[in-house]
Amino acid sequence: MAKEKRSYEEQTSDPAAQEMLIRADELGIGTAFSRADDMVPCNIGGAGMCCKLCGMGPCRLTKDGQTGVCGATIDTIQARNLIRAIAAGGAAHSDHGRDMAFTLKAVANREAEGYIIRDVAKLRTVASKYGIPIDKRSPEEIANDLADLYIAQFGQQRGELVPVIRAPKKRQQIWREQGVVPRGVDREVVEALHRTHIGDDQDPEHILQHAIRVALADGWGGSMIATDVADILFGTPAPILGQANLGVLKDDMVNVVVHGHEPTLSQMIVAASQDPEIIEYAKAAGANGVNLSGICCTANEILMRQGIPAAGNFLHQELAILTGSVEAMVVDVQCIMQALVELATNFHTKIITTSPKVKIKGATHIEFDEQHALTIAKQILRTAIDNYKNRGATHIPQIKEDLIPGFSHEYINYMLGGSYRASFRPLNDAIMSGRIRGVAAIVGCNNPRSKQDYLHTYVTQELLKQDVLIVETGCGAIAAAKLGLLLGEAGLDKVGAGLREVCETVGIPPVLHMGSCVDNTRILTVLTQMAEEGGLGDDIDQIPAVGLAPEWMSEKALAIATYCVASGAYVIFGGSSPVSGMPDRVSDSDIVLHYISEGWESIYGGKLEFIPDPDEMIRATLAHIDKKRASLGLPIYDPDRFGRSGDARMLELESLPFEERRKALYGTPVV
Ligand code: BF8
Repeated sequence: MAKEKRSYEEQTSDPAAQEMLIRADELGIGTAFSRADDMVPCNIGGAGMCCKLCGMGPCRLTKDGQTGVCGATIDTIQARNLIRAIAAGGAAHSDHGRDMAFTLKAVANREAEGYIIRDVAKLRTVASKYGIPIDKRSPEEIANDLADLYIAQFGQQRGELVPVIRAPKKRQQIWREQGVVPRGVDREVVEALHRTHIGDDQDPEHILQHAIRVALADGWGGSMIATDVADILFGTPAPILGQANLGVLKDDMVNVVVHGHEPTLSQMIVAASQDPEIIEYAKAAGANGVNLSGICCTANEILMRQGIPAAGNFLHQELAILTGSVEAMVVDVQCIMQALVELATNFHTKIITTSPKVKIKGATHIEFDEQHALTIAKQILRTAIDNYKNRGATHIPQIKEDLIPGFSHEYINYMLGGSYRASFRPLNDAIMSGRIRGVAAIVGCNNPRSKQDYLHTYVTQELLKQDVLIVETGCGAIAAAKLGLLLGEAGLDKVGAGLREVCETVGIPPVLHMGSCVDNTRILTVLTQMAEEGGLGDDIDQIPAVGLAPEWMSEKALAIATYCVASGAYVIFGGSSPVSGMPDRVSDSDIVLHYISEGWESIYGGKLEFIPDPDEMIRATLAHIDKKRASLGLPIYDPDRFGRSGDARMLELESLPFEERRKALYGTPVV
């Protein structure tokens, strides 16, 4: 039975999205929002109680004590389903990391058209961590060695993944004692599949111990490699002015939207779009040039490095096409809805798949190959420009917001201490004094089962009032951007007094955009540096910090959650739990639910909980932060202790209406 259709305001909190959903209904076109209303989720599968791992089933367990045909219990089935999801998520991130490492190898050997090593300093820093010689060697020689080392991490059979040495010493010790240091990225994923085949590992806790190892192979392996190499090849992000939301699409230009995750092609499309030959070609087609924008994590990659605007997050992919203004949506891997192709048949938009791993029936396939990257990027742009003449009526919501992304951990380190004394000391001091109560990482997806962006932005705003510094990645960061929360001083009147003082002193927004989903490894690095700086314990689990994914939906999100837990973090997910079990059965006997929470906490100091109610999420976050503050012997958080050191300029700015204040701070907004 279909659910009742929600109102537009119930489906999304973003006015641009509401406008496009009205448009979709006018045109009689369905979207993920309406499909979510039409499709009631399966409550047995949703709770992790359906096993379809062999031909004797699928076995749907609906009664306490019931088992599958083979005798598998609900707990075993839930653990198997969970580890398989974590393995798939980790595989997606890590395969992305593998491709980045191969690109680095090709660039080092001058076999990749159009790419250069942009951040030689980061290359040297990363290579030194692993003992790769850097003195008197060319960047290409160093990059070649680093690429070989990184490529080897995927197929390694024994030993330890090398990036693990970047974790706090105490954390490494815990992992070694537990036997969960990943041996090789691929090995851990394969073993997860093996263990969950019919008749293999049947002890839920034993299965979930391996889930930790698979997830660590992602966070301290594949994803970390992806971030390192992206920075080396395309530049380590630093603050830059950008824009977000559908209003970045332009009526008088050829709109090309890049969507997916890997920055290799999108960075080359950025370069190609600025080529005079391509601009001329677009003008000859009657347009004023090519207007590039992004969706999902590809958006984050080019936004934080080049300031290319983000058309939106996950649930905006269909809405961008509904504007009728997109000549081409160029997709690579992950989070690409199959519905795009059918939707695009109502307009002139071409869906162009580019990855050898991803094809969609009905899409145009122009395969990307790093050896001819610039040539292929230009071919894609010419295809889009040729399509401009086919554009019909457009409907672009005139809604967009400025933002300042680009807070890599290197930049945070620099901004806190300057060139000569770059350090996390000021951040640790601010937490120790209580000016900053703690840190929350708010990350992850949109999910059409919940009101788009609402949970992200509500939790963010409420925690800011409580002097919690926020870091964001992925679709969560774009949600905050669309609401103007990544705008530096302009939003500080809504922030706790102590946090506000720190932001004013350092000159940062209270919400720091740290990149795409693979860049959650930047957060691991920040937490490690905070632990190593001193004053907040000597391991990640002692820091007053919490990770939240209020609107999660992907398997990648589960992999991220698990490696954060294994690294010592308390992680809260919104929405529904994939291991919730029977609604009336949450009890001590619910092994998986308890094991990923109290069980993992007793071993790793971090835990994973699913909390659908946003106020309860906030309460749990603050309670955890305060508990960690107390364990460190830090002063009890007092909201009235700080905030009297504001300067006259801020007070003067505060008295101005919002638009005038913004103009005074940023000048004329970029149109
Ligand atoms: O990797 S946050 S919806 S886009 S999975 Fe996908 Fe989720 Fe967005 Fe980036 Ni991450």
